[in-house]
Amino acid sequence: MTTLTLSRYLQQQLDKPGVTPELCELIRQTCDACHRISDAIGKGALAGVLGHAGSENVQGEEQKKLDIISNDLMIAATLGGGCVAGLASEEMDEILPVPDGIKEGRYLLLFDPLDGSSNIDVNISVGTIFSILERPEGATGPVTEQEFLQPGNRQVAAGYVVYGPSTLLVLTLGHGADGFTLDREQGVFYLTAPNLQVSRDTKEFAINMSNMRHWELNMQRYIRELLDGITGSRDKDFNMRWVASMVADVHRIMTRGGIFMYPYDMKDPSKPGKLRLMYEANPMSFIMEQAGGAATTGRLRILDIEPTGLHQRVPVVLGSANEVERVTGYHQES
Ligand code: P6P
Repeated sequence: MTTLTLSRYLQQQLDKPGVTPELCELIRQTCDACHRISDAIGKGALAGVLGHAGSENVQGEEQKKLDIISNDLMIAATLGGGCVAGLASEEMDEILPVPDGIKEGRYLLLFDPLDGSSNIDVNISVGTIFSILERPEGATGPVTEQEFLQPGNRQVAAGYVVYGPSTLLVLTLGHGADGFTLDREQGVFYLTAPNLQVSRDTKEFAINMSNMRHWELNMQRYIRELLDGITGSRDKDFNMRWVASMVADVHRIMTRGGIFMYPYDMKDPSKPGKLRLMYEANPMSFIMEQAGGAATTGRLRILDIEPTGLHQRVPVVLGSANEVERVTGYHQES
């Protein structure tokens, strides 16, 4: 099977609006880091990379050794690569501007280097999520945090890599969403799932049910209808999946449809949701919409949110468009 390598695929994208050689080079660098992350994860206990790092991230969450390793690999592959003005990561409190003396590029790379890392020590799929913005028009000199705080509809590219039985990349440059598989021996991503399309309807939902009593009543209503299936108001029965690794849950939805929800819950009113806008919700929403899916907070289109903080959290409802529209409709009713 003669399949397209990621490099050849990117060359073919150059005739599309907004796609530049610098953007393609940044994507190549990012995916090279993901290949190295895949190798580090694959070694597991044999490389002494499992377990806690003994530190906390800006979220106050315990960092795993592989969180730090993955973050370092993303920095090593991109910060000096001439394509970015700076980086932002779930694992770093502040942005990381390109140091003096290093060529500054026009792009801003934001990422969660290892999402779902609580699953690492139990050998469940985890992933890397990345989002690419351009510096605002006319911005020069050392990049500022404010430059990163752009709505998701300003992204020029986004992707995720899921480290599962295979290492898979799903990528969008704003002209559809395409899937790639890593040939681990060669270290090359090959196009294996072009033009991904998410079905508008589904029989499968993903949510952490243990939070049910903390949800708003309209979310409880929606989930109860799914659980009631044909014995209630819906015309079909539903199935549930929850990997507790966003990349794995989203990839299942990209592949066979579904709706993923991490809704607003009253467990901690200071946190309007668990997932982070800039490097989880925005890139996943961009990819989902490019594949014909939808993504809202339950009320607002995620990609239209004006960010107020680099690590802000938002409620997330994304996946098969007809189900996302139903959930959003219930929220808007109240
Ligand atoms: P819970 C992983 O920690 C993560 O950020 C997402 O990848 C995942 O969807 C969610 O949290 C799981 O949260 O509360 O079910 O452990």
